[in-house]
Amino acid sequence: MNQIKENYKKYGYVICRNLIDDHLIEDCLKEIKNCIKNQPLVYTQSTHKWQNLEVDKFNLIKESILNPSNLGTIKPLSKTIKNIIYSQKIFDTLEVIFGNNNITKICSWQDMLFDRSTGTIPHIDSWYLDTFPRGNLLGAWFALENIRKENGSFYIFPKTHTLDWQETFEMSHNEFVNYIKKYTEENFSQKKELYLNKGDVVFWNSLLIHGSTKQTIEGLSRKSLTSHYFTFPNELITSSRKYPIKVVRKKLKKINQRSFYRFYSKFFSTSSKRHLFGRIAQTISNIGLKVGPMWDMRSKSEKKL
Ligand SMILES: O=C(O)CCC(=O)C(=O)O
Repeated sequence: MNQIKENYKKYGYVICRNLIDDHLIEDCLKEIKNCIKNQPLVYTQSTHKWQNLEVDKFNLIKESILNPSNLGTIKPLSKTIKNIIYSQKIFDTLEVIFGNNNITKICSWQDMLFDRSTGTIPHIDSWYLDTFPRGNLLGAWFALENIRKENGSFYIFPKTHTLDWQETFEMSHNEFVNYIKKYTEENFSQKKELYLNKGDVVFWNSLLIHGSTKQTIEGLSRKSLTSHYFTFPNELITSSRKYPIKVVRKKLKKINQRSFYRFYSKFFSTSSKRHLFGRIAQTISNIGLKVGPMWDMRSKSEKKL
């Protein structure tokens, strides 16, 4: 266990093999299949809009789903995702990495489900969401199947969490994207693609550059989940606002007896109210009105994301 913490600290990431029990993953895969069949209303991470789940010509979900653990329109799938991201082994590993024996609350903030790789651009999470002071938010990437180069893989740039990113937090989104792009092109030899097996999990620091490659063989899936975690008490920051400890406390909801909590930051994209909104939107779309894809739920300041 000490090695896990040391590697995380030194390289900014650590891979933990075989951390998720097979039956939990199988339950989740079964529910993904059901969703593909039923095409429920979801909120996608790439478009930031409600839309009926869309599949490509290979029957793979096109876009990543934002906060699937918390969507009232896909409850059976949500439940299987919660069983994975809030499992005992994840709690124990996070406790080691966060390095505090007296943690009373491990909180999650934003999760995503991918059926295929969308080729996520290189970035650091801290520009979008982090603790304040920065660097105490941790991402976790869960492989739901064996993933190789052909599937499109998650990659990281080791040790970049030790660089000074301060000036990027003053930049516009475009400037930030170009800055990281330039860095990754100039340091291409350091890029490390991670080929994970079903059940493996990689944990990375919010200041580490990461992203994902596109599949090299069309039609190959890349079933994976991500979730981000922090410990309470901590202040939080996004590109558009800060959450003082008092506000964070108010927005935490207990998930299970393992002292996992969920941080509900936004009304439409993460709060329980969105279940109701999703149902209303689905009813409207069922009667033939075009809804969802036309509505961008982000506030003006967030639309730059
Ligand atoms: O899986 C991916 O394509 C990228 C995930 C990611 O960048 C994140 O969760 O921060």
